[in-house]
Amino acid sequence: MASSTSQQEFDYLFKLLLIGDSGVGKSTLLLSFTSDTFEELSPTIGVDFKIKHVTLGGKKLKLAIWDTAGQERFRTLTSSYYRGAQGIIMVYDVTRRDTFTNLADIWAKEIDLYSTNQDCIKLLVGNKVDKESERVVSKKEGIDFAREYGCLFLECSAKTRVNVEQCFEELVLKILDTPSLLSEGSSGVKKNIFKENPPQNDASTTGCCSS
Ligand SMILES: Nc1nc2c(ncn2[C@@H]2O[C@H](COP(=O)(O)OP(=O)(O)OP(=O)(O)O)[C@@H](O)[C@H]2O)c(=O)[nH]1
Ligand SMILES: [Mg+2]
Repeated sequence: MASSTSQQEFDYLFKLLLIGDSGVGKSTLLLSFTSDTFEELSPTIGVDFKIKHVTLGGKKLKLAIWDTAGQERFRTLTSSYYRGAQGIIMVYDVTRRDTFTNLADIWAKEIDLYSTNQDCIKLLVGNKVDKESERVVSKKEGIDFAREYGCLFLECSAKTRVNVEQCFEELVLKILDTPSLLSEGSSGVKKNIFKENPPQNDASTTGCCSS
């Protein structure tokens, strides 16, 4: 995947979202993808965000990747970040069974509740395959889950970088292959993802006190 960090025109802007239990390695995976480095990170507070420009499938793409906190106390906050995402990466830790069972119990339900793109591409990622001796979730279980929930599937290691690029590449190629995700809201340089809707004319924004 060719990439560059300079701000330049792009064919499409894609919003991607990382979700999954705390400690599965979402932030490490994102850092590995955007900076080619491995660092010991603290648990995410709320949400974090990184931009990466890539050229893939002959298109210049701007990826806005939102990294949510897995801790339950942030759940209300993070739920609002599903809106408009073209791709969602569900991460679990192949050495922790609870992070896998929570995919069905929590994360797939969150997607159903909060995702606004019906055709949004989902990718299931089993992380930490460098700890093969501690593995408790088999690859087949991952494949079966992904099949049942209609997700792409990969195993990777954010630490050794095995399959890290492939995760984002597969997801993005599938988005590029889905016409409904390429239409509204994702194309052109004019779009500004930081631009919020103008505030509503309600009492809190209009001020008061004409005498
Ligand atoms: N061995 C190994 N350790 C990893 C890997 N990925 C992440 N870790 C470690 O797992 C721990 C948690 O990683 P984070 O990236 O902070 O996890 P997170 O999913 O972002 O957690 P929250 O922000 O709390 O939701 C850290 O100690 C990482 O160094 C991996 O592929 N292999
Ligand atoms: Mg994190």
